[in-house]
Amino acid sequence: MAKKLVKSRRQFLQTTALGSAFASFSLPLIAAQKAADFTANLPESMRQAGKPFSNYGQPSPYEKDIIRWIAANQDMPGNGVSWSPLHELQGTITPNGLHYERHHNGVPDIDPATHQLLIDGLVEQPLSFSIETLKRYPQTSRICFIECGGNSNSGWRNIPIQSSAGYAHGLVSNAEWTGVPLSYLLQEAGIKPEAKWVIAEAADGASLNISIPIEKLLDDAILALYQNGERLRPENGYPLRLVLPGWEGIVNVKWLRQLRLTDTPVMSRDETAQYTDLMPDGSARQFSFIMDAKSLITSPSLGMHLSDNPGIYQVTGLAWSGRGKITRVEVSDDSGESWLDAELQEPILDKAFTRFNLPWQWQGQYAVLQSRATDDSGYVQPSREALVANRGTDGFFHYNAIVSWEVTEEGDINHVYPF
Ligand SMILES: Nc1nc2c(c(=O)[nH]1)N[C@H]1C(S)=C(S)[C@@H](COP(=O)(O)O)O[C@H]1N2
Ligand SMILES: [Mo]
Repeated sequence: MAKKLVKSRRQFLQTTALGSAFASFSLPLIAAQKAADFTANLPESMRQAGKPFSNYGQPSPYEKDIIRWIAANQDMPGNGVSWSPLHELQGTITPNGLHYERHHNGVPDIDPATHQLLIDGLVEQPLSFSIETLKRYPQTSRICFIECGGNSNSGWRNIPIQSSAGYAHGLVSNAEWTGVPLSYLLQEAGIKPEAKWVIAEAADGASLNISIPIEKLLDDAILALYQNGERLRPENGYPLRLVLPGWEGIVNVKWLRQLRLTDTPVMSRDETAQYTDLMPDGSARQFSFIMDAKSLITSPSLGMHLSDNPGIYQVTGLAWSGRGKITRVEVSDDSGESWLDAELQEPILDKAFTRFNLPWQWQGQYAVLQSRATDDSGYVQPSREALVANRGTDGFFHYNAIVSWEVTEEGDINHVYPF
């Protein structure tokens, strides 16, 4: 406790020096409703017997508006995305029902009793595994994010899109994945020396296939059976998916049915026509697997309104990096003129969401709130200006620039490009 006070005090002093509005924690300043008539009217719920038990719990009906926002492709049934409502969530774990979705061909209905995984190609001995067999191998758990390479792609547009934080940047979610380390199975099959790539193939509609360098699969790939403690949700790959921590969504193949070891990539649609980056010189960048560091203020953010109650607000958000751990998140309220370090909430995990927090004084002044993440490789999240200078404006994938929320004097929040 004493330690915390000292820390807050230092932040307060730093705040004064910068003349900025970031405040120390001083809870009594946050106006709460007076409790004078607390006992006068006991709530209705205390005078009734509650509802009975349920076999599988659901969120409160009062939370019915906390949903994934769906953008389905009208011309191609089963193709589209649904965004995770990051602006409505707290902590770092995405509940299974709100994990973002990206399907190229809808969600297949797969019976785990008959599903098989085949490992073949450049192996000593092709092997096939049922789900029951896989469950007999030692399993490991890993909390990590999965992010679509197309997440935040509206950032490439010339005009800032006015969508909520999650509905512009929520093609990323963070879960605890549990399953069998893939290295066990590859070693059991026996890797031939020529094998450099693995073509992962799925059991959905157009049997999505994608090439993955074998080193990554031997390093930390998981054949996931469980998601946040329960079996995978159908939309996230039931009964079996590949999880490649820190690597872009497309290589995290859902409904996995085959891994074929080869000496060259297969050059499939999703690694040539899609998920590549057109660069300013006209060349295309391919196989940009690692997701660069990124951060996002989830509150206050677009769609929220501040003016009813000026005073202290908690600036909070998420940061993550495909290269490793988040080491620092800085927050600015003046379009990046000055920055203060936010508190990083424990646990700070490798290739996983890290939550940051910083108390902020808002007394009706105009402000532009931004967050900037740094990871343990030393990589610093770029400004939009810097990203565009490096990558041009013809890109579509892999957008990770700083996001700016303008707070008006009325307390409305808009998305802006400050430069
Ligand atoms: N079989 C299969 N795997 C797939 C996809 C798919 O459409 N089919 N989409 C990929 C893409 S582009 C992403 S971003 C992630 C999305 O995973 P999620 O739906 O569990 O969030 O899965 C990847 N794996
Ligand atoms: Mo994706």
